[in-house]
Amino acid sequence: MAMSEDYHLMWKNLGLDLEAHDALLGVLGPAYQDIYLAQKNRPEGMGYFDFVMSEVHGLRIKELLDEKAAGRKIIGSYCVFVPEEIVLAAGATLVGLCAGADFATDEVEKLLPRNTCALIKSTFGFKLGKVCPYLESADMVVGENTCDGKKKAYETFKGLVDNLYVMDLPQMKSEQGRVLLQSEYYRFKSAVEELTGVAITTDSLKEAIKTVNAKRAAIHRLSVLRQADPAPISGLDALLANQVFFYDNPARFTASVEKICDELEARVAEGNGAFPKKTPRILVSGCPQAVPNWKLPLIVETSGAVIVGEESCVGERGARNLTDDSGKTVEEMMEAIVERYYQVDCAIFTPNQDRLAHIEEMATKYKADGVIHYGLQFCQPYLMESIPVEKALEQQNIPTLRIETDYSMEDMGQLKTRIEAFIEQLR
Ligand code: BJ8
Repeated sequence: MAMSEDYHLMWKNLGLDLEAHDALLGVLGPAYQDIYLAQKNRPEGMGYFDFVMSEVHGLRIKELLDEKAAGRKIIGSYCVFVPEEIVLAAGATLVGLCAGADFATDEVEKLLPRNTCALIKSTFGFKLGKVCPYLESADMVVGENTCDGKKKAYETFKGLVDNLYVMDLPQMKSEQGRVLLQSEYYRFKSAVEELTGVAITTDSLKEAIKTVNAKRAAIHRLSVLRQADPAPISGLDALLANQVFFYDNPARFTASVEKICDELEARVAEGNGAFPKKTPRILVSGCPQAVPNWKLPLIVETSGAVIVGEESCVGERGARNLTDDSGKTVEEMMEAIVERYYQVDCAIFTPNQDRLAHIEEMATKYKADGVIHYGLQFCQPYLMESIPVEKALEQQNIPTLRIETDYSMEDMGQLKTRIEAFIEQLR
């Protein structure tokens, strides 16, 4: 990925390890070329996302640093439970910090057990290796008590970053759980207001809700277009849009997604797909796939199938449901925010019936021929849920394949064999 400018000075000032960072970009660039640019019949609108990715550590970081220079604060997060509405309303910017690549593994394993999921290890690796300009730009980093892995890892992470804020989250969808979520959102609101020195008002909160709703509505429009056969966009490209959702300027992201949707609508009308009609259709369900984790869609879409949906936080679980913006007071709108986020059906909740219902609903809507449950190794919440999910789906004659993997490329061959066999069975 050739960047338009030399950003080395900017990265140096952020405290990045330039050599390690160059090495990371040196791997990422060719990988993007081989995985993304090598695809056939891509929508033209993907040019925007290719540009964003080529500048993901360049121009976007420069924009964030310009915002900081103008007095705006940057807040980083690892979970879709951190409400962007509150951040925007206080005049700050939210960026996703989840990482999808192994880095500095030897260093990481001095601080975390080896049997920790790749997502958490990657978070530590990007910090210890000093290769994440987003993390280094953040004025506040928000952790959350979700799975035990993250919850305990943040205790150690606190020693690595000087601005970690930990949000507590409920484990049950009960009245008490909802009260906890509400009080945590108020506590977060105060912390953000204190960080920015900006008090959230009715107007600023309303506008923030509208901005975030627009972004979610746009990505939802893109999802719905994938219901067509042939699917107008590959799963790789759709995943990329869902990943960029967490980094980009919200208004620009919304406009770019709407533009690509116009193009996809025309494609659907013409019957023009990323793959031929009747290509086996896969719904992916499970753990989030953070940039640059493109392993699963790469294997699936080079094995004769197309991915038509992601039941994932980088996907529909994270983006479904808008926030009611009709409230007349800050309190009413805070209530609407609690209501919206309370519906996120992460596997950390017990019981978590809604998720199964959503997987079934998505499989039907997106006309999936089969479901692949994507579990990261050592991720107890999703791996535990994958077994009842598989059973329930198979009872409904929806073929399901459970995979358990990490960020390494070592199991590529083995996964490809299993996935090819699964796809064969769907034909
Ligand atoms: S709301 S899915 S973004 S917590 S993969 S770190 S669960 S051991 S990421 Fe998530 Fe929020 Fe839930 Fe969504 Fe733990 Fe599993 Fe690792 Fe995970």
